[in-house]
Amino acid sequence: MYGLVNKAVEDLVKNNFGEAIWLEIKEKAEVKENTFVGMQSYHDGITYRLVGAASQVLGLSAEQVLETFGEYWVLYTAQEGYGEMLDAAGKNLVEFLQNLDALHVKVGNLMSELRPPSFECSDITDRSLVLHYFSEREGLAPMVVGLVKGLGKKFNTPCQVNWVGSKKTGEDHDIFEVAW
Ligand code: 1DX
Repeated sequence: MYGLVNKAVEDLVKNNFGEAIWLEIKEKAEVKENTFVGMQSYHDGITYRLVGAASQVLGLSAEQVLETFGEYWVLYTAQEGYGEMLDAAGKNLVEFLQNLDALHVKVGNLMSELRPPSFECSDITDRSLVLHYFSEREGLAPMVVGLVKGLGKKFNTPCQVNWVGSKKTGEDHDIFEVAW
């Protein structure tokens, strides 16, 4: 994944737990990089190892780490130069979720190694929708819960997100009920 993701993990850990804990996590993850470059592509293993090590060091489940990270990503990217791009992607939660694929096309036009997930909305009512998440990466569904909650906060539409479908339930992708 692009370094921006690893930088967001670093920023989240440093802001909430301090430099020493970050160094401990980086050590446990066997990450040799001293700094990450946002627009450089890194092996996914680096990100997965950071999540695993953060889970061990902080005593949180990997799912908790991923969800917390997802929520943080919305804030972090807004503050790291992508605020206008996010604002252009929608004026409310539903619009934004419907425009996520278009947003990833824009980023992907500049960043050729982007491997974006895909999202589809169905069953839209005035207080809920069903979100379909398609990804080539494994195990990141808990991050989507945090991403959508973070978007809810951004749009002053705090929401509940329930993970209701996955390979375990016989689906070929992950499915979430989003309600506000
Ligand atoms: F609900 O792969 C709200 O590297 C959501 O399944 C979901 O393949 C917001 F620095 C710049 C750059 C770079 C901007 F220039 C990314 F390179 C992208 C900023 C999206 C904001 C996807 C990150 C693929 C890296 C992926 C989880 C899980 C999507 C992370 C969240 C808005 C973004 O993001 C999976 C990669 C951006 C950029 C957003 C993503 C890659 C999302 C969301 N994804 C790189």
